Amino acid sequence: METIQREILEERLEQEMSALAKEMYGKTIEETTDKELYYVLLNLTKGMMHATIPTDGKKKVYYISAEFLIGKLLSNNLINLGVYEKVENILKEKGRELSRIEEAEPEPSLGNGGLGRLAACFLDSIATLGLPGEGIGLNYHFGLFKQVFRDRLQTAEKDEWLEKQSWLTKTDTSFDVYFGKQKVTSRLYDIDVIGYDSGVNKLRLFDLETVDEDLVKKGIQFDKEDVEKNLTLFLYPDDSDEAGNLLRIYQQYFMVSNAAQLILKEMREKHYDLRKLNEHAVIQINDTHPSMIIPELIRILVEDKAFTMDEAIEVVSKTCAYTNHTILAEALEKWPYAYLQKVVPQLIPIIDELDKRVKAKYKDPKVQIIDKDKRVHMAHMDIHYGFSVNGVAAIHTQILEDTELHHFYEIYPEKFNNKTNGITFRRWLLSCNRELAALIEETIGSGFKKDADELEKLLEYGSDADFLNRMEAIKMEKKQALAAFIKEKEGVDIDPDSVFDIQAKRLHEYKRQQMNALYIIHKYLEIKKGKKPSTPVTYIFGAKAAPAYIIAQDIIHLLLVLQDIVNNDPEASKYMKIVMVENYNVSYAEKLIPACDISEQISLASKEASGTGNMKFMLNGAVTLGTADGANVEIHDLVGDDNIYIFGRDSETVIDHYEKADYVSKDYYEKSPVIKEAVDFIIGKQAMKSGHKENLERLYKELLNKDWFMTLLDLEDYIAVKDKMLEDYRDREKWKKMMLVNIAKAGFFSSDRTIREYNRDIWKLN
Ligand code: 475
Repeated sequence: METIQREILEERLEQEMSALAKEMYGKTIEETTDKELYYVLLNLTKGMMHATIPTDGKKKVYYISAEFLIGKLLSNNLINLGVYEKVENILKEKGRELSRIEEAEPEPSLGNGGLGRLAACFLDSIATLGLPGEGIGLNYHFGLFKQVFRDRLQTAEKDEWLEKQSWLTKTDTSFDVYFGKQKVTSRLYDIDVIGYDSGVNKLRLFDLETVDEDLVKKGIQFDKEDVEKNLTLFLYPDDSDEAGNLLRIYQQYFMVSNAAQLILKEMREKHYDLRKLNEHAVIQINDTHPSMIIPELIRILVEDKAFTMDEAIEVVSKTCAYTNHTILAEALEKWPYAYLQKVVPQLIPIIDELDKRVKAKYKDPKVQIIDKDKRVHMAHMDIHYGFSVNGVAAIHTQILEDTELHHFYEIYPEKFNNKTNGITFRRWLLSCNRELAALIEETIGSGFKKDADELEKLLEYGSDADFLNRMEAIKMEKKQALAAFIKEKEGVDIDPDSVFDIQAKRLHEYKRQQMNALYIIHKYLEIKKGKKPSTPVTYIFGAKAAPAYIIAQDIIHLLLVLQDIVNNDPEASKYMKIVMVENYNVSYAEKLIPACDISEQISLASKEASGTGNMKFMLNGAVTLGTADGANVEIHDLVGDDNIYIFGRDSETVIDHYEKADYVSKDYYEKSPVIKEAVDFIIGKQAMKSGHKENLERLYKELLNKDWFMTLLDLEDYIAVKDKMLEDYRDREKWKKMMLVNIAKAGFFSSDRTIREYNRDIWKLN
C-alpha cells in the first residue's frame, strides 16, 4: 500500500515538474539550465499543499529578531516535506543532479552570526513541533555584506541575494510607520517555514515600500540620512558615527512598529480581548534590537485603546520575554536619550514613565533604565517590563545571575531561567550530511529524526569495526568533497589525508582566531627549525569581520598573510596548509562542518554565551578543542573527559583577572620564548613582505599592550593540548570512538529540545 502511494506521488511530482518547466520556459526538464530548473523546483515547492499550523483559540509565539540567518531553502524544504529523495530520483532519471541545482539558489543574507542562525533553527523546530509561531523581522535587500579579499584584506560589497522569483511572497499587508511626524509605509513579505513532517508557519519580513537600491554607490556606502529610501538596505549599517546610530534606531523602530501593528491586527481579526493579550500572544525579544516593542505596545494601548498606563504596562509585561545572547558590553545597547528623542519622540513619554517607576522603587543606579549620562539601557527595560529573562547556556545564565545582571537577579530571581541553545538536525545532519544520516538510520533506525536522544543508541557500536570504518569513510568522502570545493572556490590545493582543523564563526577578538594564528606561526617556525610534525594539518578558517571593527580586519589580514607564506613554502607546505575561505556563510558551513576533524571552540572563558557551531561540528563527528566556555561546558559534561580536549583558564579565573585588572599581556610575552617568537613573527621580515605594515603593526601592538581577551594567557596551554590532540589523531581506533561518542551524545543539542523548554517554561502554548 505504502509503496503504491509513494509511486503515485512520484509520478505526480514528475508530471507537475514537467508541466511547470513547459509553462515557465517551454522546455523539458532535460533542456532547462540549472538556474531554470531551480526556479521550477522553487515554484513546485511553494505550490505544494501544506497545512498551516492551526492557531484558533490558542496562543501564539512571535519571535522578533533583527536577524534570521535561514540559509538556502530548497533542499531543506524538500526534506521537511518528505520528497527530497523522490525529487532527486526523478531528476537523476533525466540526467540531472539535485545537488547541482541547489548551487543555483542564492543564499538569503538576512543575518550575521549565532543569534541569527539560532532564530532560523528555532523557526524550524517551532514548526516541526506543530507549535503556532512566527518570526518577525526585516527584509534587507543587500543583507550584511559580501566579503571579498583583495590584496589580503577584507573588503565589503553589497550582497545581492534577492531575485524576482524567490521564497518570499508579497502580501497585501502594509502599515504606516511614524517617526515623529515623518511617515513611511511598509510592505510585508512572507516566507513559509515548513516543519519536518509537520505543518507550516511563517517568517514575516517587513520591507520599506519606497526603498531605493540605487542609493548604494561604492561597496556598501550609501546616504545614511535618507531613511525613506535606505531603511531596509543593509543589516547593521556601520554605526561608528551618529548617522549610523540613528539609522539603527530607525530600523529597530520600523521593525517593532510593524510587529506591533501585525500582532494587534491579528488579535482584532480573531476577536480577542486585548486586555488578555498575554493569553493569546507571547513575544520573544531576541537580544535588545527589538526592545522598543515594549514601549510601543504600551503607547498604542494607552493612546488608541483607552487603557490606563497601569493596565497597559501590566498586560505588556506579561506578554514580553527577553533573551540575552552576550555579555559583551558593546552589544548591550544603550541609546542616547537624545537620539531616541529625535527618531521616536512618541516613545519618549512612555520610556520616561517606565524609568520613573523604576526610580521610585529602586535606588541602585545599576538597575535604572535611563542612566546619569542620559543613556537608555534597553536590556534594563526588558528585564523590568518583561516576565522572563533567559541566557543561552548553563554557564552563561549563571554568569548573568552572579555578575552581569546580578542586581536584577536579586530583584527578580523568578524571572531568570536558562535555555541552552540547540540546532536543527534537519539542516545540520539530514541535509548537510546525507551519508552520515543514512548510516545512522541503517544502524539504529529512523527514530532519531524525530527524537534526537535516540542517537545514544549508537553507543552500542563503539566496538563495531564495520560501523566505525564506514563512519570514518564518510568523513573521508566529505573531506574530499570539501577539498574539491575549496580548490574550485579559493584555488587552494588541500590534502584530504591531512587533519582538517576548522575555526568557522564571526571574527571577534574574544573568539580568539588570533590565538589559532599564533599556534600556526609556532608550528611553522618549528618546521623551519627542522622539527617535522608527525601529522600534516590543514587549518581552515571562515569568518567575516564587521566593517568598522579594525582589529578584526587586521586578524583576517594576518591569516591571509600566513596562508600566503606557508602555502608557498615548499618545505612547510608538506606539513601544513592554511585556507581562509571567502564569504563564509550558511552554505559554506554546510560543506565545512561534515568535513571537520578538529572543531576549534577557543573563546576566552566567560565570553562566548553558548556557541552553536560547536554543536554542529560535534553532531558531524568532529572532536572539540575548546575552553570551558558556553555550551562547551555542557558538551564536556555529556561526552566526558576522554572525548573532548579542554584547555585554558576557566571563567572564574578570567572574571577575577578582569575584576582585579591584573592581566598584563607583556608579562606573558616576556616570560615565554615560544610566545615571544610567535608574536614577533607578526612584524618580522617575512610577514611584512607579504602583508601591510600598518595592519600588522597595529595587531602586534594590540597583542602586546592590551590583549583585552587574554590571548597570551592561554596560548601555551593551547599549544600543548592541540599537539596532544594531533598525536591522538594518529591512533585511529581511539579517534573513531571519540567521533562516535560525540555523535551519539549530540541529541541534547537538538533545537527541538530547546524549543520544548521555551514552551514549557516561557511560552506555554497549547
Ligand atoms: C553568541 N549578535 C553565541 C548565539 O545564542 C550564541 C549582537 C549585537 C549586535 C549584533 N550582533 C549581535 C550577538 O550577540 C550574537 O550573535 N550572539 C551569539 O548568540 C546564539 O551561541 O555565543 O555570541
